[in-house]
Amino acid sequence: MALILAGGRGSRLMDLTDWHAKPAIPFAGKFRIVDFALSNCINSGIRRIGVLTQYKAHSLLQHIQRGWGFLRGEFNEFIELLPAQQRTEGGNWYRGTADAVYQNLDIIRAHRPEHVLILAGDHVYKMNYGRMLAQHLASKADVTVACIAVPREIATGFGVMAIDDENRIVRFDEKPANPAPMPGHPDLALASMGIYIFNASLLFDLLETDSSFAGSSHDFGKDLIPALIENHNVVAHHFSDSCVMHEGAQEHYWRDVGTIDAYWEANVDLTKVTPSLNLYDDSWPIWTDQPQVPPAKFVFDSDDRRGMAVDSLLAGGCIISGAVVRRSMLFSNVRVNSYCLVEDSVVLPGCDIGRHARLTKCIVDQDVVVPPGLVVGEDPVLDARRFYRTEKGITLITAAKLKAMENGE
Ligand code: ADQ
Ligand code: ADP
Repeated sequence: MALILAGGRGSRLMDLTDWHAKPAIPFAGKFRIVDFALSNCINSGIRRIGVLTQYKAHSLLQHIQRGWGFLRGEFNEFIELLPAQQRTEGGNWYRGTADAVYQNLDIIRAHRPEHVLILAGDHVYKMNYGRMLAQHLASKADVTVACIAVPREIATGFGVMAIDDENRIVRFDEKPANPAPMPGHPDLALASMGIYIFNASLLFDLLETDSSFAGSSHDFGKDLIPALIENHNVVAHHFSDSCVMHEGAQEHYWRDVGTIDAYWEANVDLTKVTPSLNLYDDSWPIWTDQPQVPPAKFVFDSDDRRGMAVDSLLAGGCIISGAVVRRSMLFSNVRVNSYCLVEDSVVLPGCDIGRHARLTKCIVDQDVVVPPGLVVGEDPVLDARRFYRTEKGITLITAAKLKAMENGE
């Protein structure tokens, strides 16, 4: 059985997560972030899935209900939604990732799983969890933790491990200030991907103990995994052994699109001629719920100006009328009106970009009506005063900021 943790706030995505949990944020034109973990499960043959939600879960629950209802209960397949509902004594919301699982222990137990695969709902990657499970069994592990080498300077945001020759984890530091380098690679650290396989009975025992331990923050990375390594067989699984192959090449792609810059970059990367993530691979399809809308449309406007998009991905329902779109990702139902220029931008579903607007290096939040003539991306000081602008120069355009601008604030 797989459990997808999908309750975190994702606060580094700023206003994008004001109304939606991070796993529900749209990604790559027509998907939502959680579709990757869910599709990986299905493609790996794991069809008993629980999704644990808490923060701003409405759109996430709606997405899963609408798009992921095809599993067959008759064959013991399911996707079960497990929102925080204070089911345990003490009446707490989910206090941490381990507590989220603990509060649903009776439901999970009733499915009688032998192994529990724990995943985060907010990473973009393609992975065959079956290979990780095979290694878990072959190594007679109690717990297996998936890992990937990351640059040391970003490893402070991860669980960092040291392993022996047999991949046994001998040390695990959650978010260390000074991450230990990998032997022979001073610039890299071995990071936990937050993906765990537990033998179910061990997991149940651990969670029972952890739940009443006052000193615990009830988090897998902070509390459970570090406490296990001394007396248990905790093994590292290398992502390179289970990432999906395409045309003979490994797709070694795993992203936490948890910041505005990372979110922008991962979307815009897909507009390149050969992106790092292949979405055209029919051996590993990514499933989603999508609106039933007509195909994207490109029109000459009444002044005979050509509507066009190049080096871009456009979802259904878009209309580009007498405007130019370059190196951009346009989600469903985006309208770009005459005389507009949209470059190096990510435009979320339902936006309407008014005539003569020029947007460069922007993310436009869902359903935003961009007023005619707005120019963003040409004057950094002005952009930073009006909107949230990252140090790397990405501007996030939201309805609230546009309203404040209109009111002269
Ligand atoms: P973090 O990145 O800090 O570290 P965390 O905030 O624990 O991740 O969230 C993990 C997952 O659980 C996310 O999908 C999040 O949405 C979800 N989640 C968080 N709080 C939740 C709650 N109360 N209820 C339900 N779901 C919740 C973790 C590990 C690190 C590892 C990184 C890899 O602790 O060791 O390196 O993930 O990204
Ligand atoms: P959405 O806005 O996406 O529909 P919300 O996060 O607003 O979802 O959830 C609906 C209601 O559930 C909110 O009014 C809030 O009071 C309550 N709620 C959800 N999670 C929590 C929590 N962790 N603590 C307290 N209240 C919560």
